[in-house]
Amino acid sequence: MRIERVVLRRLELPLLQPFETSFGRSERKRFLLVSVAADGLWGHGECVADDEPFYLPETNTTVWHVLRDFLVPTLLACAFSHPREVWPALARVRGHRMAKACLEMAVWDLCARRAGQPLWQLLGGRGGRIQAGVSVGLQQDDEALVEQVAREVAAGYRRVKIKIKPGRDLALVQALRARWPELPLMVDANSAYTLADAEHLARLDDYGLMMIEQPLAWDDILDHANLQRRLRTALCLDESIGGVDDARHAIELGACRCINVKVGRIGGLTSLLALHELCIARGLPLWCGGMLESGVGRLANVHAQTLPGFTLPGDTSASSRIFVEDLVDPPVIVAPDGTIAVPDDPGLGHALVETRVERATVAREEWRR
Ligand code: OSB
Ligand code: MG
Repeated sequence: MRIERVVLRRLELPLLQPFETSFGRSERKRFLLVSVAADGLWGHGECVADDEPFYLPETNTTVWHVLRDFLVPTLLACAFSHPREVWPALARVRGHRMAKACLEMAVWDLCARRAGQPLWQLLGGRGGRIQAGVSVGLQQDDEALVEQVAREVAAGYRRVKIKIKPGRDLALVQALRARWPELPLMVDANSAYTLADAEHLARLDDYGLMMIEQPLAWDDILDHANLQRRLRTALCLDESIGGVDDARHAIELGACRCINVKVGRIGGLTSLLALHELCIARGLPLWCGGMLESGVGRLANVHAQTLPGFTLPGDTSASSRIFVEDLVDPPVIVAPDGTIAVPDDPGLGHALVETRVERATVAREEWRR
């Protein structure tokens, strides 16, 4: 098959509440949506980059540039029979995994639609339901955080992750544990600490956390290995894992006992399948992270989590926690038992509402073969 058209859009959606992490605060979701067409069918992929390089180096501007000048021309020139052939075809471009991921995701969606299969089936997953967890941003004070967590627990989420940073860590965790001694709870630092904080971080060992996510530098593996030896709590890597090779290095060095997989961070679904296979072989549990995606990226995360290695609840929460109105209909819904239904319709499985996409679009460019 050959891709005939590619449409790239830049969108803006208001967030219901600002989302704050150790690296910043965002009030709007600004992202790119790529659509690919062949034989009268479309597939869609969402990019996880932001306007600013505060989480990882790529930005919406670098993604647009790399898609326009390198990845889209390569895709339009290539013929393939399965979406797994796209990732190697793009290999000449080094890095730029967020750019590759959204384009490749659109091809997987298109191929699944063409085959009349839900995406999970093309990936080798299963239908049914997945477990939902939730990521709660930094709040104004500890009381506001406890109230927010109370709402998430009442909504049924099976695991709660909170954001921490220096000065906003031990007391927060202590307050949550006092109220919920048994809640599956974890923390994410988004690289806000250094190895000099090892003793301080070891004090988190007293609170029975499932894991501590990415305490040290975004591109580090070795210092995390050193830190893991000084903690009882498992470390989980997010930013440091760009793909299967980073994961192999991290596992061999003992830098983590768990990996947060984000389709958009590691270069797409073919990369995800390789990482998934490695983690199963090495006995590491996986869970699926999120980047406050709209329904397109959110549904890709839902399908990915039907693979057998995803044994822990991830960060996929309901669309209605994040957006006034999602781009897909129906939106992603979390049932009171803390599960999400995996769509059975072809591709991502929920319809993209054109009028909502048009309303949110601030820039658009199109290429043809
Ligand atoms: O580190 O997992 C992260 C959001 C934006 C950037 C990085 C992260 C996050 C989240 C939110 O934790 C997860 C979500 O609800 O999509
Ligand atoms: Mg994280």
